[in-house]
Amino acid sequence: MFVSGVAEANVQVLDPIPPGSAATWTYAPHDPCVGTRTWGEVLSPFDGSSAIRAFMAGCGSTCGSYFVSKEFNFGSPVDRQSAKVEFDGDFDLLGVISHNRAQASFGFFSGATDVGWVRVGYDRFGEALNVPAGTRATGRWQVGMTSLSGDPDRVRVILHVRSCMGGNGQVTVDNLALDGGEPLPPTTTLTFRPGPGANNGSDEGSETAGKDTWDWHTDDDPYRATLNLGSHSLLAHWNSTCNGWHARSYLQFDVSSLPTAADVTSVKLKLYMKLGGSYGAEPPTSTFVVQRVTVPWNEMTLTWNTRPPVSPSVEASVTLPSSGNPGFLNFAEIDITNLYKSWRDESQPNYGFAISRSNAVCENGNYYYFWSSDNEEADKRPALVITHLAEPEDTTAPEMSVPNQINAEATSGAGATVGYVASALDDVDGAVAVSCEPASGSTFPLGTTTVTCEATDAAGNTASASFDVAVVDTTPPVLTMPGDVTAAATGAGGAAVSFSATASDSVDASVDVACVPASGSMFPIGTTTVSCTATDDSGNSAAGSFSVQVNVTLDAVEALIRSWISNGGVANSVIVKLRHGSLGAFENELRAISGKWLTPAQAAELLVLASYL
Ligand SMILES: [Ca+2]
Ligand SMILES: [Ca+2]
Ligand SMILES: [Ca+2]
Repeated sequence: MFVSGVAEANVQVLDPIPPGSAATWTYAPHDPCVGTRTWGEVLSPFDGSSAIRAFMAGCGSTCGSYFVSKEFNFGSPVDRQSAKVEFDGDFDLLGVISHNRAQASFGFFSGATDVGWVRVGYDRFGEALNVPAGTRATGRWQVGMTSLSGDPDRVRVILHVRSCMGGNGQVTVDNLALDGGEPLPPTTTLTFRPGPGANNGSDEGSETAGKDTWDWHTDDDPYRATLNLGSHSLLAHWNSTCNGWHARSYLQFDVSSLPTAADVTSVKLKLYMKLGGSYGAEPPTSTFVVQRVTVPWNEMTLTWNTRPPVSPSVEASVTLPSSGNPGFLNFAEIDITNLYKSWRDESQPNYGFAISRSNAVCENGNYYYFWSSDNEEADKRPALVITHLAEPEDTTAPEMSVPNQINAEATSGAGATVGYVASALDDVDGAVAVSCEPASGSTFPLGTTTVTCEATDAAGNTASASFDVAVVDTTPPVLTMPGDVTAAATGAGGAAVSFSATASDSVDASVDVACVPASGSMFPIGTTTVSCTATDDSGNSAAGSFSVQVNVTLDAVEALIRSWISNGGVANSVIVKLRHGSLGAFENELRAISGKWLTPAQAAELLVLASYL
């Protein structure tokens, strides 16, 4: 949008022309008409107005020109999609006749280099905003350019009046506003040559692979029309009116992997050219036209007689010079942007194209040659120079993929060895390496450990993700129990019995074992079941049991009798009753000595013991 006097994005109202003398302007009269009325004069209000004005009064049969110019800052130097200038213009060509002219030119500059010009009011050559001679046009004007590469940083306005044969004119420009448009996206250029393959004649190519050849016809030798030239190092061109010498080139590039139509801004076919003549003459300046080939072809079988048909419409053309110097070598460029785009958006099949000379003259062996893809000078083979938008900047981090929580059983006091898979996929780079801490295969301690993973794409975007590894002990200890125990009663209360029950655990270094009754307890006469339990630090328990059998034996009771009765004769008598008498006789004997050799309690205990025998 142009907004005069209001600053908006990309819009600048240029500096008003400052008050002052004409010395602030660059002006350059040309071809002075000596002795005539002032021309090229800086007219009032030129010295105090915001307008630029150029005036030319005709001066008879001699032509004269008058320029004034001034530059305006364009703002930041950057390639632009477009730039437009709007201004109040007055193109007064009432006095201009014939090829006289009055114009305003707007040049966009980068440093000392102009990157493009637009003109207004050019009376002769049908410029876009034409003001015909003999008319006057006044109003608000708008002129612009597209694709201003080269970082234009300023605009130069030049007003020009040229007059011959008594014409005169005047042009005034005022109230300039500038629309800098959007910046041009960055572009990259790649060069693509026919291929794949060695391009040494052995590469027959396919329908889509790169290839090139030429055909040949002469009136004097029909054999030439049967020749295949697919492995020739040059592509020759003739188009003679007098002897039937004709030759065309056929080229096809495999563009299937190249930038898409939407991304391409320019495609130029680049051919290395030699011109000359076998008879010492050179061809005239010639126009070469590019036409689609409409059917598949084989570079190793194509001849003049079997040449494929081409579409009648001319897709591109270029006029190549006659250098005045046979043997002239140079690169020629043909803009085939539209042809390329039609292949890439598949609006047309890509059977390649033919190049031929459209102008015909009578010539004797004069030629243009282009280097073919079979030429040993690889850097001079046919190429497409493709300018396309740069790859969009990669600002997206890779997509991480990590496990959910991993639960693992501890295998030792150190924990467990845990392996896992973490991956990352990037929108640009594809699979990207992932680094995690702790690494897969590490030993994770009992408890929960957080694993943190990171992946960085080629553009430096980093993604991270984490997950937990929980190492647990759900395995109970292993309980080691004694076998069943037999003990002799040491009194009527039984016997104190000690035993050892132990436990080991895969994780915990030591595990306590609790037994009921405990080791060392008094076990009554008879059989008692001991129950043991071992519990590890994670609360897993194992249980087991064994029996303790306490028996009463004659020897044990006899030993007890001897320990209690100090008199050997008395003890022997009691023992005889025990061993050989009845329980009644034993009881009578005990009763007889109770209170003398035994306490009544000892006597009672011996009687209980004897009852088990
Ligand atoms: Ca070839
Ligand atoms: Ca990325
Ligand atoms: Ca355990």
